[in-house]
Amino acid sequence: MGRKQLTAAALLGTAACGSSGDSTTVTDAAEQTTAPAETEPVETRLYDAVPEADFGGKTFDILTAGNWNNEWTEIYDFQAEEENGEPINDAVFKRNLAVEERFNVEIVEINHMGNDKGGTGKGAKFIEKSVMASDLAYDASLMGAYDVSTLSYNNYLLDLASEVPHIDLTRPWWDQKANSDLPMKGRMYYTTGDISTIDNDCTFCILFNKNLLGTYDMEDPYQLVRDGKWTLDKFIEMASQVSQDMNGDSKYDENDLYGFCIWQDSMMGMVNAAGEKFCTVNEQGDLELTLNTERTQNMIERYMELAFDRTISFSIFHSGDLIETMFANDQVLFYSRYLCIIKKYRDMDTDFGVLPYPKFDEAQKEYYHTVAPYGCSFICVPAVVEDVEMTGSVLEAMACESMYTVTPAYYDITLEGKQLRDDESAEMLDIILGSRVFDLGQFYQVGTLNEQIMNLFRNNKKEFVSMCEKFAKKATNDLAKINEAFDAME
Ligand SMILES: [Ca+2]
Ligand SMILES: [Ca+2]
Repeated sequence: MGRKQLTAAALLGTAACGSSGDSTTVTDAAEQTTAPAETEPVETRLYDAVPEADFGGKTFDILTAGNWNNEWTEIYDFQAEEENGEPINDAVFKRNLAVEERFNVEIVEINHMGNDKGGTGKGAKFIEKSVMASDLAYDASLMGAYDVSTLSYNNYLLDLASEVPHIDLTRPWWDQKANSDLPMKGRMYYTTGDISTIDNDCTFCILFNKNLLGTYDMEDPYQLVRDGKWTLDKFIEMASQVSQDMNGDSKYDENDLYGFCIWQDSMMGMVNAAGEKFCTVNEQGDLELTLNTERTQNMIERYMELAFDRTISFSIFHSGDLIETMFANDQVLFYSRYLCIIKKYRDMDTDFGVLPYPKFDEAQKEYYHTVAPYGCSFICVPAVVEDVEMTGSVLEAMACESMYTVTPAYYDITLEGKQLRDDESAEMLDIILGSRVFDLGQFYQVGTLNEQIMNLFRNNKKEFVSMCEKFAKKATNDLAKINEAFDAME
């Protein structure tokens, strides 16, 4: 976590400074007053180990593609024309400039964000065509999860761990949870980290309305989180207290008051929140189906009881479009979404906070958060690039620099001003971003189970087990194909 490291670094700097000030070994008073080490924090930032190089003014072309378009996300991970006072833009600008000057390159983003809507594979086509033609069009890419998945087992990408020099995935600017969740047969074809913020914004969370919490005199959810007592049962208990037919017309619609409003993806989020996954890599290194466990059944069944109650939960059955307005309008206590939504509440008058997804029960040690497969894009390198030395050098240097520019800016814009208005939200953000799950079963869309679990919700059906059984054969066939493809690449 970039922010934690920065905090630790700042503390270390202060401590070092203080102890040297107290030191009795300093004998020369004149030297003491002029030595910058006495007044400035000790240098504690980390540096990458990329050797210095001059790439002769070449352009570093990075292809961006994914389901979400820039207008929705407001994320420009590699593009910043000039400093304009917007924190992430300015961080990207500074980071790019530092890397460009260091290696004598020009970073150019080729933007196709929003182009592979619905997992149509359009984003992947750019790389497939480029690799087949060896036209050296892209030096790297930030590619949508569905597309980067198929690219990886169809041999269109380099292994970031072994085939791209200078990238060191063990360094803190690369996502360490990704290192444990994403490798197939020991190879890492795509990852994320401080270099991008789209993965942050794709991380699931639950917003809550502080006014309503006060009105109903409820327990402090932050304290529940800290005490490990933020569980599904507690969540249901609190949400169920808030329900009112506000206009007295005996109908529940957008004019009324609710404990919860639901984004359909939360069906996937609840599986991961219980510490379970759609698919898991087994001891042989194969991806296997693990969705239909007793624990997941239990989690999903309890969740559906809440989610399907029209007097407590506002959802797609009422209207797909009104949730955001209603939350801003103090009509909803809890709202399940992902961190990107926080930006949409810049102008909301009411205070709100952010919470982790609930645990299965108090015995579960950690909270877990889905990284949305639909919206997230990952760093990858096409199988054929102009200069793999340049690709590795620039990516590693950008990732490192991002830890000190982009990540702090992300915390600033997500937490400051009219958005999340308290220190506790920062603490929650640390928990949420530090407990992410990258579920390969979701990324590879195994057995179309992502859609099927959401279809239960969309179609008002609670038969989770029979859905799993119905699609098990398709899932098994998909997995055989994926596992064979990875085997064939060894
Ligand atoms: Ca990130
Ligand atoms: Ca009503």
